[in-house]
Amino acid sequence: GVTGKETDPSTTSSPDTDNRVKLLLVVACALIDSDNRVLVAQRPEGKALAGLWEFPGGKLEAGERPEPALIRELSEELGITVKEACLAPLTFASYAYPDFHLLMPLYICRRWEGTAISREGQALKWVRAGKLSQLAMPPADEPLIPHLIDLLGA
Ligand code: 9L3
Ligand code: MG
Repeated sequence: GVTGKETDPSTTSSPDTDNRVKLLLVVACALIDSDNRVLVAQRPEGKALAGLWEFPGGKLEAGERPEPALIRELSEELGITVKEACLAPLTFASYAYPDFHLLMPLYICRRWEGTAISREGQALKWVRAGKLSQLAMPPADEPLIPHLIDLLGA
């Protein structure tokens, strides 16, 4: 029979089922310009994953809904204003780091106010979806590329 010990989650050892694993909630956005190119930002020196090219975004603050968090991050990092109605979810990134599991919805956005500029020292570039695989990206971001190619073409 099933003993209490076997069903107590505090006694499980698999990292995949251990509900004590830290879940890091991050949101990211593929900004798409009128030429169907996507904005990527290079993580600055001194941050985790420095030098890698990512879809802009960041961590949710405690209790924050994903869309307001993304709107805040896009304002802080790029100086643009995005309306929640202009954010459409596309897919999720999911990646298990040794210390935490990253779960990151990827939104797409084609309409915003202002011009995206680097507000945190990060390099920015607009690239075709088909060229994203030539960039060094965080492991969580790489599996998102085929979804953007499906949407936008290569
Ligand atoms: N991260 C990965 N891909 C992304 C973003 C925005 C973030 N496109 C990872 C890097 C960090 C964590 O999520 O491990 C938190 O991001 P940040 O708050 O350091 O930007
Ligand atoms: Mg960030």
